[in-house]
Amino acid sequence: MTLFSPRVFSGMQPTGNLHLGNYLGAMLNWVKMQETNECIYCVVDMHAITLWQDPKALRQAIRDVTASYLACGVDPKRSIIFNQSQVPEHAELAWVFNCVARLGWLNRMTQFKDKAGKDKEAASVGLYVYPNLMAADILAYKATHVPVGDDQKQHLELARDIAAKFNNDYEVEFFPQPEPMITGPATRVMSLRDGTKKMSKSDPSDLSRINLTDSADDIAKKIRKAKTDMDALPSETAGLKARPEAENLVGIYAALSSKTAQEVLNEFGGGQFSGLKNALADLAVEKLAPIADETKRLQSEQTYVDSVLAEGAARARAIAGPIVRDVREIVGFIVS
Ligand code: AQP
Repeated sequence: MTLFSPRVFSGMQPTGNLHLGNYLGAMLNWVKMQETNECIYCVVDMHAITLWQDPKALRQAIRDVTASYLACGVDPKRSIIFNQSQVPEHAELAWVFNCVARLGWLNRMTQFKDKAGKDKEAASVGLYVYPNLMAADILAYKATHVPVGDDQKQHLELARDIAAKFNNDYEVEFFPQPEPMITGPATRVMSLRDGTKKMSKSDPSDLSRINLTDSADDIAKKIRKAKTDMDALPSETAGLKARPEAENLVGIYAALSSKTAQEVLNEFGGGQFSGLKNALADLAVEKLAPIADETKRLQSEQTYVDSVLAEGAARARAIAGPIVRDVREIVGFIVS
């Protein structure tokens, strides 16, 4: 069996401001992993246009998301930071994978069903083949580890299937089986307005999420306004079952304080939500307000942010270029 050197790849979409779910589900892991691994972190702008984006807002969001990466501690000297559209190998490999993946596999993808909504006929073809592009993002670098939130598990399984089928169809040991690393302190952060829905950039209600650019006042306000039920907090984690809002707030507090949910309930169990909310508001402000300040500072440094992306794209291409060239050879194209 071929051994692949460890390499980390992950990305986020510039479809709005990053939020607490992105931070706890993926970003904290990204920052930690760069201490011991070669890491490639992408702003996946080609994924973003699978749903229509205003061009001016998209360009701004690419820079803003990059600023958030940097503000959270992704280090451009250690890790490669770039935006996907500046490295054409992603699109090229995605086309090959469109011809490897099977319709039946894509038909099972729950994110497409969620995002396309009721009128699937009106969804873009890009939204449908989004998982093939994601597989190309990862495999263009032969990445072996992919730190993501829980919602990306199914797409990662598809990327593994595509890698295996490519290797099998062409009788090569070319692509690794990328491992999902769903190990953030909170792998599925839920909306503050509805504990059954994932916290998401595209939720129309800004009160549903804590953005990484929110002011201290906004963070505190959103937590105080978070939906809750009428009962007191339970003393045991078993009592959080069927109480999604309570489970979410306890989970967020646990993640931000590096405690277990049971430790949080030892402190707040039996009390009303207001006690937990007040403590959570203070904690979230302490952890997130410095990130917001640094993001804002970097947002005014456009030349610097653009230079990080340009340099990152050149470094990314230096890796993806030869890998995709080999793919052309393997599938039988003429390579000049
Ligand atoms: N609520 C969440 N809890 C934990 N992890 C999350 N992630 C996203 N939401 C949560 C993780 O963040 C990374 C980047 O996600 P993305 O930008 O690629 O898009 P997404 O998963 O579709 O996130 P959003 O916020 O819901 O964006 P929109 O609204 O544009 O679709 C991924 O690792 C994801 O797992």
